[in-house]
Amino acid sequence: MIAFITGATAGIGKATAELFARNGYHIIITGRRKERLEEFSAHLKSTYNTEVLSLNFDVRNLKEVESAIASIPEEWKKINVLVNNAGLAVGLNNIQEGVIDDWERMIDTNIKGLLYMTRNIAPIMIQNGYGHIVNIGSIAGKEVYANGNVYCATKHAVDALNKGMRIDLLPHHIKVTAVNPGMVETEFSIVRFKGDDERANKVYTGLQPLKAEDIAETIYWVASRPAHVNINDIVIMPAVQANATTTIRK
Ligand code: NDP
Ligand code: 8X3
Repeated sequence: MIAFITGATAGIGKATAELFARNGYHIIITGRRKERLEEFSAHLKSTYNTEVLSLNFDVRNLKEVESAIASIPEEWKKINVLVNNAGLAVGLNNIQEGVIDDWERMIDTNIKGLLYMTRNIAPIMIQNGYGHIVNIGSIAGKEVYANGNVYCATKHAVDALNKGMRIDLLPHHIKVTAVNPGMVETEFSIVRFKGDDERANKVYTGLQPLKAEDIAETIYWVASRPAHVNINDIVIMPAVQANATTTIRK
């Protein structure tokens, strides 16, 4: 069994790759940080005695996506699960003061990157006659909160694409699922606040957020349902978070 996980150098993607490896999958991992990919690949191979293919590219760059997927050896094309996880929030500004470059990064990664990946992997799955695409959305794809404008829009787009992919890929026996987390403590807030650790830490102060491993377990669970079962959509929150903006803090 082969699982292909984008954005596996940190957070949810890394925890997901680890869990699939622990469960005997061969793993394709991707990300922009080559050194991290190499270290993680060596860790997975030595810990789980599994095979790992590591592909170093930026999901925003169509040419890089195409050549990375074209480079996959034939025996690695029997992909059972694609986890479209690579993504980010950048900035938290109202719309009138929004930073255009932040908007482009989010749109290019969360929407266009996910589309480039899907456009290149879905035909391989169709050829194989099976497959499962797990799209990582967010509570931000179900709700909109103050200053979340463009990030929320990108995750609403993931929600729509998840539904559209499921319809289009149905005749090809390819399952499509969205996993939509609430607050998960990863590098997400450090990226959102551009390296401002203090601001990032405040997001998680006084409450117990989800861990990347909680989401990995959910992704593994949806991917390991019996052949006749598909989970369309799942929202998973910390017990202390009711919705995007309502939390209990100590
Ligand atoms: P992290 O910042 O910890 O990890 C993000 C991963 O995405 C990294 O491996 C990063 O790798 C990769 N990535 C980002 N941009 C690109 C790119 N252009 N090309 C290739 N890879 C890229 O964040 P999370 O693990 O939290 O985020 C994973 C997903 O979960 C995202 O889609 C996020 O929107 C979603 N999510 C997160 C939540 C949270 O609270 N943390 C809640 C809901 C959803 P590298 O930098 O090496 O390229
Ligand atoms: C990440 C969760 O609430 O910061 O997608 O948008 S939130």
